[in-house]
Amino acid sequence: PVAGADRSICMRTVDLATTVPEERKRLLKRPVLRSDEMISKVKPIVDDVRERGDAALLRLTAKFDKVQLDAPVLLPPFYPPPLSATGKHQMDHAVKDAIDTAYANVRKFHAAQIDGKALVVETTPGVTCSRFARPIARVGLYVPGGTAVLPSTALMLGVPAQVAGCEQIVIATPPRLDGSISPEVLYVAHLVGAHAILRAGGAQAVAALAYGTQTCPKVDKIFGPGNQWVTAAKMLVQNDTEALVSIDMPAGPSEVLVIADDDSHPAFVAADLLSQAEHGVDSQVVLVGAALSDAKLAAVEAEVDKQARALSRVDIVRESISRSLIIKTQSVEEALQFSNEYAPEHLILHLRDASTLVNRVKNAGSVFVGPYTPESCGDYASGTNHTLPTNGYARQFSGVNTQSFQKHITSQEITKEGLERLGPVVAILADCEGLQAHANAVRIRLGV
Ligand code: HSO
Ligand code: ZN
Repeated sequence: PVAGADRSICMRTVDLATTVPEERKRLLKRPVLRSDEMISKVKPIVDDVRERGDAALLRLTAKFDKVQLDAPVLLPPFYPPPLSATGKHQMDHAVKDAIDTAYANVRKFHAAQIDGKALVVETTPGVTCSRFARPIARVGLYVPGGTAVLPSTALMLGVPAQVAGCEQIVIATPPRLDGSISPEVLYVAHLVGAHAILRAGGAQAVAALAYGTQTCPKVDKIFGPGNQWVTAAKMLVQNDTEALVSIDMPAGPSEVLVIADDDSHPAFVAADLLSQAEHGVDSQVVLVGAALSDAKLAAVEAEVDKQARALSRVDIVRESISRSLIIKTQSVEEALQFSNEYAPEHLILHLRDASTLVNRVKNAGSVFVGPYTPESCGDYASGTNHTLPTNGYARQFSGVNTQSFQKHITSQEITKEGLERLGPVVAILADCEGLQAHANAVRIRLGV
């Protein structure tokens, strides 16, 4: 038996009514991302790939992923993958059908988000301003490997790239020990029309996407979650004017905040907390009780312990749950206020009349409303995206969406009459800034 296996799997409880402001501030904090330190660690890796391209990539993949590849990039067709005697390269039919359904729902929701219509406004007679969207041409999608295979992440990044009309979609993901990529990820790559798969992970994959190598195309924007190495490398390359690349958002460990009242089902609440806790030992799991009775709270805690013990990832869950929190509040009002301050990646409302409370949510990546809406549905198949802001960034960032793969261009057209009206205003402002050539560009046309 594992050490500590008989200790109960439980969360720390805090009562907001008796919490001093200093401590409340601490409750809102996530584990510190030591970004400076990480950036200096990834810099040599990034430089190596920038300078030596594929040779560095192959060497680093041998070192970190323990695979000696002969070439890092795979080109289409990605599916069907070669059959193997072990079945390791085959995909279950039920899995294929499930991916198809998830793809259809995610595609439906993301196709509806396309900004396909130009905005045209006549601000003054004869002065027409407009704005229209264009796809970002080349995008890199990072799909993590590690403790779980994540075809769902390939789907969540690949579908909006596809519907936005990106010309080149490169998926980067660490290879398995035999150098292969899981058939599920290959299948998603095929569905979303990816143009290349880079078999690499970590900072080296991010560098290859940012600068390009002999075989890996350079991209304009890099998307996707990853560990601290991936995040630090994304932050580093986005600041390099040579790379000229942007990123979706800074990512931290995954989070859920569940608000529950006395109407909630303890087993459902516990299951939702655990589905987040199993992601990693650093997963952030918070239960906010909205005037939750002691009996109900005890029932939730008992369910957490019972359900956790039956999970295959119990060791991960034991650690993440031991660091997670139960916050007691007096009312739904107070609970929502705490949640808005915390700005969780996922917010689950296990509340009476949950749907009427959604308009009170100010900060959250994605909201799950009512007892029959587990976060898992959004993680995989309902249609919303699962690449969401963590670490409190839900205050200013949106989750990945179709418009993350587009940029907007503005345009204007002014008639002669329009310029007669607007020109004098511009000339005065240009004179005021002492920029005579600007004023001249107007006066020369107006002949004044
Ligand atoms: N909850 C994760 C996404 C995910 N869940 C992938 C399962 N697979 C971060 O939002
Ligand atoms: Zn998840």
